[in-house]
Amino acid sequence: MKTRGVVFGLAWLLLGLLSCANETVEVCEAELEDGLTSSRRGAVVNATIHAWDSYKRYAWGLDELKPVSRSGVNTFSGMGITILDSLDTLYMMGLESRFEEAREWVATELSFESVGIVSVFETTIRALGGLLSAYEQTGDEIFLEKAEDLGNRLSVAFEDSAIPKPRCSLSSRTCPKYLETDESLLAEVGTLQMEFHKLSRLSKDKHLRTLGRKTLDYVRRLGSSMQPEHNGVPPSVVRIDDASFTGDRRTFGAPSDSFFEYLPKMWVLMRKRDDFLRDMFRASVRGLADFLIAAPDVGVMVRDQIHGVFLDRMEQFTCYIPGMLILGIDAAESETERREWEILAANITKTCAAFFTHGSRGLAGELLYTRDGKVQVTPGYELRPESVEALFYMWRHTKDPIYRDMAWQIFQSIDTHCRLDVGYSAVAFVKDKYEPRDVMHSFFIAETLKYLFLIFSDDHVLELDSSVLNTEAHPLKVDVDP
Ligand code: DMJ
Repeated sequence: MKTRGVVFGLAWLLLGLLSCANETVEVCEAELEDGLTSSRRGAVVNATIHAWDSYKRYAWGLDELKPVSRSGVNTFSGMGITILDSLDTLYMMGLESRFEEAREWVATELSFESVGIVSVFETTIRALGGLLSAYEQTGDEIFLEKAEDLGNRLSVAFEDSAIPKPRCSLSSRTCPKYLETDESLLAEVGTLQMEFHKLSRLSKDKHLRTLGRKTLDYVRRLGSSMQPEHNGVPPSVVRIDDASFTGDRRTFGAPSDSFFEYLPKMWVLMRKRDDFLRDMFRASVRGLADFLIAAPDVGVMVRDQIHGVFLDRMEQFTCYIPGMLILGIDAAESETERREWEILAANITKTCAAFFTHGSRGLAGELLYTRDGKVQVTPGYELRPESVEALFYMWRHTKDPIYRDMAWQIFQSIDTHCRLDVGYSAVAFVKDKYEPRDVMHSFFIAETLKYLFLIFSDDHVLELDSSVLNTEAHPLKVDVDP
């Protein structure tokens, strides 16, 4: 596979030199660059076709593909999550016939009536976000209709408690007693407002129109529960009955991550008019400073804190941070602060790329840490998007080709080590050898391949002035009317 890459590069250069014979150096370089970018984009589209066609052949209608077993599995109680999560990627890439078959399935097969207990957060970001984005891109009413049905069913989570219940049944429209817990996670509470805000604005249904405000109020409630000692970064567990914080962990990683990410995203979606969100975001970025530590050679590590002690390790999950800083850059209070955020975003992105360059086989494990002054990455790769997400925002912000080159290297590692005859698989390091984990998460097409495609596309394919990508990379349009 590596040889394939080298041969491809040389052939490309030769072809370029021949066709540039009569042009100025600048024009010739620009043409070569365009050609290289479009061939990289083509490779990403081909990977998407392989992933999608494999899912279609072996797991159609089930939630996710098991690429080794050549079958499917219901990880979301059977709502075809890969289809819902892939709609806008297929559409954006111009894969028309594949998008049409997905649309047909949504129109004729998708029913939430038989879907049992699901995570309210995961279903909101993947299924509701996917349907709403597909509706905004195509104007096809079927997507809004399904989003309304889903939004109504999920809204039972918002009844009779200060904070949403984390797991509910879509079929019985209840959050069963035996599942009721007293606690929820920061990301589960604070990653609903973009999707429900959008649904409220698009729907004519009276009940649905109230939900945007309701989900945003949860975030305000969390803001009001914060204590000065949290310094903008509260513990990751929230009590459902009174929205107070509990637990001994403060982190920008997994149980909290998209709570921070949605502060600037929601602010931008609402045309930067909500000062409460802006101020919470600013406070969290200022609090982030405590969590940073220089990592030798590779940039800056984002640590987490347990029992008041910082652990010198960084989760790959935290690689949404550079995008969050770039997207929310207008919330900086001064030119100096703006510049600081830009530098921080660039430094964290370096570490995010290092997850791959320092990871074994060029793949990113879940954790990066230092041992004897050397950077180490845990082995394995879950097909996660966060590092390429960082590269995407940095590319858009700086137009420095280094970000495209890093993204291409990452794509090649994934294509070399995760691609199977059927689909792509997460890989684990078991008993001294690499093994496919037999899972192709729905976020691989929704996010990883979409961000890679966007990195190698012109900006007009997705303008960041008029759309905000939710945490599952589903673009939602910025509010237009006052
Ligand atoms: C995705 O489902 C979303 O990005 C979520 O916010 C957290 N991480 C996974 C992918 O790693």
